[in-house]
Amino acid sequence: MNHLINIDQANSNALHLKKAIVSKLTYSIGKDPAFATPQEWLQATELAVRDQLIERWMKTNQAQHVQNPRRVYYLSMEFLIGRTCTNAMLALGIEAEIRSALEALKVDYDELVNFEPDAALGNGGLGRLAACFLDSMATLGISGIGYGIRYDYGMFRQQIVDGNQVETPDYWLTNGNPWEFPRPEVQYRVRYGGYTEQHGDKVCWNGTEDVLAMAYDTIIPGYATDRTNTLRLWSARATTEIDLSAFNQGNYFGAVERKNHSENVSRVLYPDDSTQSGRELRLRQEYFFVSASMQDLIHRHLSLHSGFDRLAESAAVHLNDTHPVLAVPELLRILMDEHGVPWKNAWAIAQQIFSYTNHTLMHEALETWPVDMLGRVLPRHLQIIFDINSEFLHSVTAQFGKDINLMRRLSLIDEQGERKVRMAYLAVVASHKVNGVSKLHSELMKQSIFADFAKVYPERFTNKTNGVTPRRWLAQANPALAGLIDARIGPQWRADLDKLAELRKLADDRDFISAVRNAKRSNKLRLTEWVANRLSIVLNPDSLFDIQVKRIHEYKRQLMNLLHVITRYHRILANPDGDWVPRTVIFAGKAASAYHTAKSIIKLINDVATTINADPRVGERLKVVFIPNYSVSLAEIIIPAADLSEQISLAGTEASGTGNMKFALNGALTIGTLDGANIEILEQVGQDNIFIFGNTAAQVQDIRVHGYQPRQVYESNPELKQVLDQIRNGHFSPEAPDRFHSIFDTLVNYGDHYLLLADYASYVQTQDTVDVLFRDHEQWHRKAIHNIAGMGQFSSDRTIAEYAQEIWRSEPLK
Ligand code: 26Q
Repeated sequence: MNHLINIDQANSNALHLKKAIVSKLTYSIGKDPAFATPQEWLQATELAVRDQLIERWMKTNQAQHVQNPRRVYYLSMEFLIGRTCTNAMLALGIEAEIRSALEALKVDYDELVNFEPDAALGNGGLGRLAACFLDSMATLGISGIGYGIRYDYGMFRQQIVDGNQVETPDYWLTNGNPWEFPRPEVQYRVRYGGYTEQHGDKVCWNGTEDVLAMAYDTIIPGYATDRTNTLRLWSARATTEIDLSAFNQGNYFGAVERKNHSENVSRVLYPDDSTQSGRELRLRQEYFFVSASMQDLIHRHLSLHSGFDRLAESAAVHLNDTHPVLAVPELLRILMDEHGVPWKNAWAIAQQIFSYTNHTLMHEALETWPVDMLGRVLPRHLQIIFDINSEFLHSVTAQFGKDINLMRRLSLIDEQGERKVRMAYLAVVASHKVNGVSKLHSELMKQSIFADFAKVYPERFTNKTNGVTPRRWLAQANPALAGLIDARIGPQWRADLDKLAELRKLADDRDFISAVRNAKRSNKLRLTEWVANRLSIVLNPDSLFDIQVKRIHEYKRQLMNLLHVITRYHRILANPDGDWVPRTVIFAGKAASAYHTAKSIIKLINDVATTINADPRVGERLKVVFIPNYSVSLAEIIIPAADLSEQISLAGTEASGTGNMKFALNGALTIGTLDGANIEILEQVGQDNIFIFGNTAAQVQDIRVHGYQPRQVYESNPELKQVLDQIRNGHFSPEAPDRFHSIFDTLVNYGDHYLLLADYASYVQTQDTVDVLFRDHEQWHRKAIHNIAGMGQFSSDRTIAEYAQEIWRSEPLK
């Protein structure tokens, strides 16, 4: 009976949605359904879906107004959202109805959703983490607002031309963005340059060049709840449209030049995910969005309160890495210079409000800005930073006595050479909590980059292991597996991922094992088809899919993966009649445009792929594919198809990793080092269900202390030597035999900074045990089930619940 009512309900919803879609197409897009293109059908569908979100959005905003919980301002230079349509439909629980509505309209749903461009407003892990966090905050009912930049151009598109990465711009707004609401009434003035003047107690900042920041709001739906949140992105607008005097003198280009200059601030995402660019435009971008966001915070506060006594209890501001740390001096400036709040009070408020996440220990990635540049672009903020520094160093002296060396190490200003502001130190001093993103990383953070600060502020440092949203990374990306899990343990895991632990009892159930295997095979077929259509490469879906997808970085060691591939190639040639487990090794990932070594690694992967794939002696036993233009949408196809997940960074270098979690959640086994969150994945799945190899972080330190000699490793391992010699002598690049000399040198002659050679033997040996296990399909998939069952811990819902309770002290809406 109940069932019948549900079917009736679904039919009537589908009918309603069908009408809504046709109405949007007709009256909002202005198209006759008889002549509409797939893009227009998509737009109409998106608008119909959006209407349902708006109702929830308004309800939530009203509830927030009434209950007034502590609001979380999540400041991030990057939000790597990907597509929204399917995600929104799943959140609303209307995917099936939309499918049948479109079917009735003779429109292909699966084709349609692929027309949506990715919102690629991020580089990689950090940006995607911010997107998962928004999803979880909404789902848990935490009142969070994401603040960032509405870049006109997102992450560049990567083409592979003759094996080389070629970047093309990603203008993602060509067909408009139906998910955003422009808010021309919400604009703030952001000021640059000029000079400061002291008038008694008061500091004035004058002579500035100004840009307007205009808000665009996007609805972030929660899953299985009416709760939503908002992502507010700022776009730069010139303060004056055109320079009329130039225009009237016939200088049309001059007339718009200044406008263009101002609006360049939000033009493009910096495609660098580690090395500091040091570019003034980047500094302007950082200040642009935090200034607008802090003004917005103060504006919202003053619309409800008359002073700032309760500011700290009504707002928490989170800094996603140091990129938004100028929010600290900006908030102080607004409070002191614009509202006359005394320094002491303003500083006390700031310290209660701010918290900061560190995402890297690597030195070259720690942000610093030259004092000269900061003083030129933001003179008032530089003064405030100096004031913070002197107060801070005073307090340290009071606690530890006058230790000049300690002062020098702790100072927010690096005085060696060109004076620089250390942004990470500013973040630590201004925040009441500082967290790393995995247990290992949080420990190393206290021992390395923040060792002195951990002594000054021991209670400040904490860990919040990353997580990923199971809605996108299992329900949406892997309907085959999701359906299977639903059938056995029900659908609750989507909002309570610990439920997956119930799958453990099914790990010996042969029906379930074979169903998991079938689901994996259908995902491998889906990827195989994609690769055949787009790259004209034929893959064998029964081979072991061995996948490494992530930004290309030396520390992530894609090159070590490739050393194993070449080793395997040699072994196959030496023993062509051996009983080989067929393998397909898949790579994808972008290199920062100026990172030459990373680009050279891409070229080498492609050259090796060309050589091996064309070698008739190898045949089906080994295939190598580099999939171009890795993105969130591609990840949703690639990750569910993996048998083996490569998480092989040098121990102590990958802060957490989140791809590692996505793969295991989709039933891949991990081959990995004891690095980042791999260690916690090991804890959850047990050592029998993961392939761990290589030196530990402690051993790495030891090796370095004792003087690492990669050439010795090279000379003492003939198999490795053969591989490296071939790279050096142009075997994979006969048309340019010198092409990979520098890669060889990096490893053998220049110190092999990421210890590829030191971990090589252990890696290759572990790969052999992978083959052995893969022959036993039942054992393999049993272990896959244990991986899925162990992933409850890695839901971003768990992560966000911890942030909300322990850092933000923000209660969910009732
Ligand atoms: C800084 C200055 C100038 C230009 C660019 C940047 C910049 C931009 C992005 C520096 C770093 C990033 C991104 C870093 C990042 O993605 N880190 C990853 O964060 C993940 C989420 O915590 C972790 O899982 C990964 O281990 C970490 O590498």
